[in-house]
Amino acid sequence: MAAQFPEVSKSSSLHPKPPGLILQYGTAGFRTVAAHLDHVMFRMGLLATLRSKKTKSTIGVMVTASHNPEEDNGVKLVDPMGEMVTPAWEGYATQLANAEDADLLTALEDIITKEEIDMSQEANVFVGRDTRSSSASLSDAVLDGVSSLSAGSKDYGLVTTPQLHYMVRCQNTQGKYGEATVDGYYKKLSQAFLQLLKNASNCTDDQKHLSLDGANGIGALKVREMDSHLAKELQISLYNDGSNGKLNFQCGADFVKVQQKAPTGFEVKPGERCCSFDGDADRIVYYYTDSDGQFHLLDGDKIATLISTYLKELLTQASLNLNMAVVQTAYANGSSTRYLENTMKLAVKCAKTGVKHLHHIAQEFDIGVYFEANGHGTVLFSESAEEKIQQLIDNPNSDDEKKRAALLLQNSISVINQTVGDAISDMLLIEAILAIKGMTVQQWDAIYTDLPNRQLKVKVADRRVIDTTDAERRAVTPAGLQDAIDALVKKYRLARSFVRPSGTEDVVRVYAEAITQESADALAHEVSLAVYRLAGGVGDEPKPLH
Ligand code: NG1
Ligand code: ZN
Repeated sequence: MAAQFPEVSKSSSLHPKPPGLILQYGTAGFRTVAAHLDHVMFRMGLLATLRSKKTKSTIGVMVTASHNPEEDNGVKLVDPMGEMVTPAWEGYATQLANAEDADLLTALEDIITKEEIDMSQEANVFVGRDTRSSSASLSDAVLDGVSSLSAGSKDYGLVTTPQLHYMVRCQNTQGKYGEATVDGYYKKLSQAFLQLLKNASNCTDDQKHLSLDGANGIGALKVREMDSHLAKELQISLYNDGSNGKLNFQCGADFVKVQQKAPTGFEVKPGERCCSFDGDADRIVYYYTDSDGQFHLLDGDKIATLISTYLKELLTQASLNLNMAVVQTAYANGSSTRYLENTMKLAVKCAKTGVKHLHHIAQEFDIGVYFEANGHGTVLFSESAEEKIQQLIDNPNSDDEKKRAALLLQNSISVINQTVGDAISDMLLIEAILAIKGMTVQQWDAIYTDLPNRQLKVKVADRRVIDTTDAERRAVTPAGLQDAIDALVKKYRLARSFVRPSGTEDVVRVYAEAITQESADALAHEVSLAVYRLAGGVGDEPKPLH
């Protein structure tokens, strides 16, 4: 068999695997220190080629470690419609990455046989990378893998993760989704944004201003590139643009969300609307400080609420009967869920952590708005929803109000990146909604008040002893843990707590919310202790927060 792939053998020797190293294709692809990833990249070039032959479509490979430190890197595969690669192939990715050098061709053959891949089929792979210093050589390793199987490729160089997802979808829809170039992406999004803004009356320069923390990453570069397309309708002051600061270091969406404070290298004037991207620009969070200097975070839940409220209003104005749902995870603040269900009368679904799970559920609706609390999310529209909106626009008998609402819906669809959460696209949509509704960031924040909450981590010997059900909201094992959590939750008002093993770190995550910060902190601590005692805690016992 080995004789079949002489080029693979030859090139693979230039990308040797450290013997014994085992890595897992996790929630966000492979992610670890960059020095351990060269062989993985080469092999993901091979796998993307096989996936391309199998699907007879272009496949994407993105080299990034998102919000991780600069020293790390990672890789994600993008399926034909721009979505995350299907779970069965995540398994192949793990097998291929972990095969020792001598077994690589056998592992490759195994996938070809199992998937009945016709090796004479043409293949094409799009490759993109973030700004990490390790990314250029790692993306060359991906391209080596692709060319060793004689497949075609296009190297997009420096792009955001969602831009690469977008290119893949454009290519596989023969341009129906847009033009598969970075310029095509800017044109599509900015034109739709400018159309939306025509519906915003009396927008002052103050309202057009936004302070943006680019996490010293790729998002900063791309926002700067896009600026000329925005015709000064959005005036961005860019901080942490990568000119001197370190990627994701004390800045970026993850830092702001977890630390609940403004990034460094950032001048936050009271009342001013600010936002942060993460390192590969697929997450965004908003914030401001009030006149007392108090920091206010508007996370993925607040974003989902703003977007779904706006879309629902447009559906009503257009008299369009489309079913819409908001998809969250267990980390969504209880206040957001209550507001969406009770006040907005929207269907709310809870998915397991990880955007692929949210994306999958959102696809079941005409309009599926999905966001993780950390700011990763987007909106999906079914084909029939897009058709109904188009019909309303084309129908000469539609009255003006309906037509206006339908056009707003259509331009909103164009500004949204339906392949994956996209910080640039989400930012443009949010800015347009605020402008159209004449809403300040404070008014948006006041839609509902977050319940105080706390997230903690507990170290255990083996986090797999915790098995969960009900979208990770209840622990099935170890015995007694859920009963203990239930009893603790009962002690506090408006309280909720759950635990789950992290998919990206070797820890158990504990989440608690309650009516006051003191009770949320106390509950999180008590639940951490229960995990430590019942699930094999290691190291020191968790200490109270106060
Ligand atoms: P884990 O480590 O499984 O909790 C984290 C985030 C996810 C998702 C992934 C991938 C939280 C609580 N968890 O997963 O939402 O973004 O990383 O990056 O924010
Ligand atoms: Zn990211």
